[in-house]
Amino acid sequence: MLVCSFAKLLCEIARIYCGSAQGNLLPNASLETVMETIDLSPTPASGASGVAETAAFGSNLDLVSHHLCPYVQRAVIALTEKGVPHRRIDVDLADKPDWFRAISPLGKVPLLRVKRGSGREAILFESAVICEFLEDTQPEPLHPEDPLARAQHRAWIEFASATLNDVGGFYNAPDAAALEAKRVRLVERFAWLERHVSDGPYFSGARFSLVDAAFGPLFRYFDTFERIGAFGFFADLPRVRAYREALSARASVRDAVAEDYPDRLMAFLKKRGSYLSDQIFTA
Ligand SMILES: N[C@@H](CCC(=O)N[C@@H](CS)C(=O)NCC(=O)O)C(=O)O
Repeated sequence: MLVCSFAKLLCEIARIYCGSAQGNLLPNASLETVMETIDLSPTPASGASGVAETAAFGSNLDLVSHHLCPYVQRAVIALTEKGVPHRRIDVDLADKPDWFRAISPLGKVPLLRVKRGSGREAILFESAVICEFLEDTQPEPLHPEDPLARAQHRAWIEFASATLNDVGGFYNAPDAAALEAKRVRLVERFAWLERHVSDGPYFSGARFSLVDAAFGPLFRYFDTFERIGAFGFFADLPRVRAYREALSARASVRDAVAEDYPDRLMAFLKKRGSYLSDQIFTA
């Protein structure tokens, strides 16, 4: 069990935000209110800390975040769609605070801090786990009821994660040939999506789902890529184009990042020292 000795350190280092269920980001004054007692041990499978405590979940959730992270956005979108109040705490991943290293087993965001009814706290890591936990404990289901459809949705969320890795490969490509190879790879990925996405507006029809929460942040990168050059990612993919448009119009997707996100992402891309970075300087 890690005790609140991290709180003071947090106060000095972390940038804290309070996020409403609508995803607004507001500066927050005190870290002591965030970190009291953190328990990394698993919740017992039965007993008082089980189902009864989940009733309290919702008003005591802190999402440890990064302002650009697409995996964080998945959790934010799920929280927003479910109308769950939460606080958002941004960390600098280029200079990870000690308190963050101490509670993040993989050194990654997002983390969800869950305050249990007993006053003890648990830390969840991995966006998929966080979203599934919200699915298990909060209203407004974002997974289909049918087990097969649910499994397929989970698979497409994995697909979105693999595509995010290709996005990273694209913006980190060292030269023109590597960039083109990654561009082609991404077009191939989206061609798969073209064959599986519904008639719209969302991945499986009228109902917004966790798959949509995964693809919304992925598509957001392309708004910035298109400011840099004409890469033709979606030229022959009308269904994906329509899907992308529907997701960008969804309030929970739109508001999962701050208003200046496009400029922040552009600044991040400029600093990569990649072939794409050079295109920004010469644009
Ligand atoms: N599989 C993880 C991926 C999360 C992830 O890669 N987060 C990135 C930021 S988007 C991170 O924290 N990276 C650590 C680092 O940059 O050191 C999840 O789904 O939560």
